[in-house]
Amino acid sequence: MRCSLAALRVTANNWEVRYSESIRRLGLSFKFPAFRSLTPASHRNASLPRTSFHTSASASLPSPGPQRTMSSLASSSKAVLYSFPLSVWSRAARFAAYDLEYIPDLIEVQDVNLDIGEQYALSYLRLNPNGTVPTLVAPPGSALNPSSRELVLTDSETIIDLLSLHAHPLGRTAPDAPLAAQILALLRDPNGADPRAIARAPRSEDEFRHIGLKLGVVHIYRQDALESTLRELAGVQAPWAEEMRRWVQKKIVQNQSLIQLWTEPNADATSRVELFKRSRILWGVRLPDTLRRVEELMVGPFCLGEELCAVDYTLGAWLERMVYAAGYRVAAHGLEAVEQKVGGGFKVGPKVRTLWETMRVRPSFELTFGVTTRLPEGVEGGLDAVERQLQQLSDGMISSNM
Ligand SMILES: N[C@@H](CCC(=O)N[C@@H](CS)C(=O)NCC(=O)O)C(=O)O
Repeated sequence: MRCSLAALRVTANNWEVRYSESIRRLGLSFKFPAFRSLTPASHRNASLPRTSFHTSASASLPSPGPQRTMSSLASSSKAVLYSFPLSVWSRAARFAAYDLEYIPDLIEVQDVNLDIGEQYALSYLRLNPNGTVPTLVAPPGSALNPSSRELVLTDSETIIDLLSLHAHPLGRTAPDAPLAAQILALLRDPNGADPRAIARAPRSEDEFRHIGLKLGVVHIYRQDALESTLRELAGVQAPWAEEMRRWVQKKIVQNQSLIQLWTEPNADATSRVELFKRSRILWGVRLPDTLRRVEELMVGPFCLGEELCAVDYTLGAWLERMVYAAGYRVAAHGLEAVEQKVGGGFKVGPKVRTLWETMRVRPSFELTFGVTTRLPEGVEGGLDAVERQLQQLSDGMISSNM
């Protein structure tokens, strides 16, 4: 691994590890797994290898009708949901796809490991230039895509809407109903209680120690992935390549500052103090605020009333992320963990609570949220194991120093 490992020192639990040395002693010669099984559209880049993941567009779409069930929609070619089992917006899309029974017959799930930067592989960026998950690719003429061109959706909200509308073409409240839009705007507000930020929001040095090291490692892997894509792009002569090069370069700069943030050895550093300040606002003000407003807006028992709709999958995934971030454990403590972490006597409202209890007992909930990390190839034992081994190493260092 390259990046800034040579200079990197990590302080945690009273110990200091020269990180590069630890990586070397662990024998972690990390090899990036090639991003497998992507089928880039032929109109994007003919030079990228096509795989046999999708079959050709010969399947005919069964005629739509109100009584159809997911199993009667069998098609010869499946759509692919590129997603990461631990990412909140991937999970929202997976939750809908499991719940509406698209998986496994109509949708195949393909992991994109965000921990090691697979979202920045050139082949994935050709599919989703935002470098985010989820992405849904539905081949032409398949159950989810009657058109003659490949359908690529790069936003979880759009994906969930498509899955809901397709499963219930009649009889469900339109996903763009004003109330649904209001609730979604709250849950997806990057300046509100962004669920992507909440699991990365330590308020104190103690909380920082739980996640800082792991996030540092993640961003180092991502930097390696970005740099490798930049090298690949150097050999590509195409109009889109220049724009992508600029995008990757910008990401490298942003990611570098995240490496610094999460591996900063000085607990009094300004970046750390500011992180704690932002995190306290997130947990203490924005999160309870969002929960109160959702409580006011939603009808109950589901967001829009008696029927489970697209927005409920987003709220389910959002709540699960809050619970996870409150206790670093999926659904182990439920909403009480969130209340405790917010503090000040804060209570989750009864409508939100009922929705949470209803959602978490659905079989699709366990299928979506009961997953563990798929181990990255080349890092035996995964990132948790890396952390454990680093801890053992540091313990060893401490005792040998005593
Ligand atoms: N608006 C997009 C946002 C997707 C998004 O931000 N996904 C995050 C994971 S929850 C991601 O892919 N992050 C990877 C990165 O930014 O490198 C959606 O809802 O699908």
